[in-house]
Amino acid sequence: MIRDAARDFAKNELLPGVIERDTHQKFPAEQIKKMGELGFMGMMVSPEYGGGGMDTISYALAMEEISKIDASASVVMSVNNSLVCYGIEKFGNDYHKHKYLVPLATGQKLGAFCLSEPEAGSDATSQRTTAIDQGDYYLLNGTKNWITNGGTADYYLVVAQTDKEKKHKGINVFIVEKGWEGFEIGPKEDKLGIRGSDTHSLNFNDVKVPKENRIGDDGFGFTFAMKTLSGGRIGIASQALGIASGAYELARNYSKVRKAFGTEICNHQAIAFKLADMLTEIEAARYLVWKAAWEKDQGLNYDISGAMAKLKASQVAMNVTVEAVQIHGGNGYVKEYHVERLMRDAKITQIYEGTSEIQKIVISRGLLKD
Ligand code: COS
Repeated sequence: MIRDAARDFAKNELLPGVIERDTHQKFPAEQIKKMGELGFMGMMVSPEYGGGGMDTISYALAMEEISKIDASASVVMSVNNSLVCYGIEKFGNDYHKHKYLVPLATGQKLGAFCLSEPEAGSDATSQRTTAIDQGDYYLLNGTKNWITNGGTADYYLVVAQTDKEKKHKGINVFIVEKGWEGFEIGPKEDKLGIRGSDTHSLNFNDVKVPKENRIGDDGFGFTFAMKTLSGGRIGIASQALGIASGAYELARNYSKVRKAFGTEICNHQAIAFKLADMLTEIEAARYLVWKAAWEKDQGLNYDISGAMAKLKASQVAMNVTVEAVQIHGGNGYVKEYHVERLMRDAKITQIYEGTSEIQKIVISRGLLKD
């Protein structure tokens, strides 16, 4: 039912205008508002805080369907659900949940997750942004880069170094509101893909952050980031899976109508075998995504399975979209046929929320543990 609802929404509300939004880097504001009304922005949040109370499998299914059509909309959904809402619900206190989680889960407000910096992307412990304890508030200074929902969010989870001496144990995470004095939004990034999503750098110049906006005990920020990203990676893996399956479906349909050498091109083994490889790889990725989602739902550790799902699904998204363009030939290279956009969108899934190389670090360290 959830999959059908997401599929219908994507077809009816996201497909019209998706090419134009991509071309002009237009944020899908109206569509995101509707997604909030339909419950897609806080799917896994408890109903007590305005969420859908659903499991991770349901979330993965919805993410796949939305991503088949519009990966720019699905990254907005993914960040809000699996990084921001999850982080606040799991680790925040009652004040955080009532003040911030409820409007985020109901889609009235939008969230952003701010970990990356000009010199701290993969090397996440090297935070240069500082938050200095001033008694009843922290003074926040620094720059964050490549922040999804950077210009459109209302609430920002900002990771910062509070005590340099303590390295990663001296990192904290804060909820920062748009509009606070000294908080500036930098120019929008002009991206290769997911061009409808809104990506900015952010500058914090002596921003006063109330003490009560710190999440968790002092020094919890790095663990917060790692734990939240583990679930975020299931969201991005589902996005990658959706991009791949969307491209596959387009290629399959096209191959059944396009004729060459006197027959539909699917009757040529060169094309049919490509489709067979594409679907086999997609199915393999899908089971990894579902396994990670299931492990999360069972309360098991999903650090490794989430990393595996993201590593595999993003690779599949890249390979499948390239092949989908190839099957479309010249038509694949023009915007009207959608597959070139999916190919551009696929690339980011190998980069954000931990590059493929970072996923291999997580997986290899896990498998070598006794
Ligand atoms: N859950 C809880 N704690 C975790 C964790 C996890 N999944 N992964 C690491 N930690 C803890 C470690 O246990 C360690 O704490 P202790 O010293 O108390 O044991 C601490 O975090 C630091 O871990 P580690 O020593 O492994 O740090 P490294 O600098 O080697 O980096 C990686 C670890 C590479 C895994 C981490 O920096 C990472 O995930 N980087 C990518 C970040 C990312 O996804 N960036 C994209 C930005 S969001 S778009």
